[in-house]
Amino acid sequence: MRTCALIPAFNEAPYIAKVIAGSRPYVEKVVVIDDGSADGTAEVARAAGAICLASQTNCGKGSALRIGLAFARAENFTHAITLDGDGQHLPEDIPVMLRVAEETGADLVIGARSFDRARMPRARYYSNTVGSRLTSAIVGREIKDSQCGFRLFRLDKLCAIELRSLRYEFEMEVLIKMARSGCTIAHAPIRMVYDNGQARSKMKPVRDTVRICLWSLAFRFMGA
Ligand SMILES: Nc1nc2c(ncn2[C@@H]2O[C@H](COP(=O)(O)OP(=O)(O)OP(=O)(O)O)[C@@H](O)[C@H]2O)c(=O)[nH]1
Ligand SMILES: [Mg+2]
Repeated sequence: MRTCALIPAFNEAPYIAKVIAGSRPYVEKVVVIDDGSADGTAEVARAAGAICLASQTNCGKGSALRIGLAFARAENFTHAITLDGDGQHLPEDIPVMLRVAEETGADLVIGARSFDRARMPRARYYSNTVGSRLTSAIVGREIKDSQCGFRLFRLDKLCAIELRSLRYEFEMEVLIKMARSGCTIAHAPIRMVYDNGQARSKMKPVRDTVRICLWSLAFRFMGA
């Protein structure tokens, strides 16, 4: 396995260096994709030892991840781990993701949080548990954590699939299309941080949830 980390980051300057430093021991390269941050995220990322693919115009998390995946493939990596730049995913959980990939040979390893009602904001608890059940029905496989962006991909399998997501619908597009093309999926237990004073979510709850739902239907039933 030749593995790189791909970190989409939009205005995450206060948090990104720690995520990069935490990830570097486990992967060959750390790649940050920054599209239009105004707070110096790209400079902080480079100083922390990451390759930073930076552009001026903000295009969304899905666009950033697609750029990162194309880069990883061009650099001949076999696997890519995606994780958030705001500190919500712990790089210390990368080894468990790698171990599950080695043991199972899965094309996609999904980081699965244990949904603990006491440790998760109420709205997130319900959107994640209900969302994961609906997703399992749509995808036709058990998906324990449909919205988690902490994932490990086999690049030859993923890059053979055409992806088009711009924003947060990326996670669903990948699940639906990888499952449809017969890819194997495994889960690895990960932790999730909600209370370390990390950056505020960039999600707009109503707009982005509606986007995710509509695009999921289009990916699943309309061949988008
Ligand atoms: N490059 C880039 N990264 C983005 C963009 N939007 C979000 N991200 C990054 O994607 C990661 C996850 O974004 P969040 O907005 O925290 O979304 P989330 O973690 O799924 O949602 P919460 O649970 O509400 O925090 C963070 O590292 C963000 O900086 C974007 O437009 N461009
Ligand atoms: Mg977040």
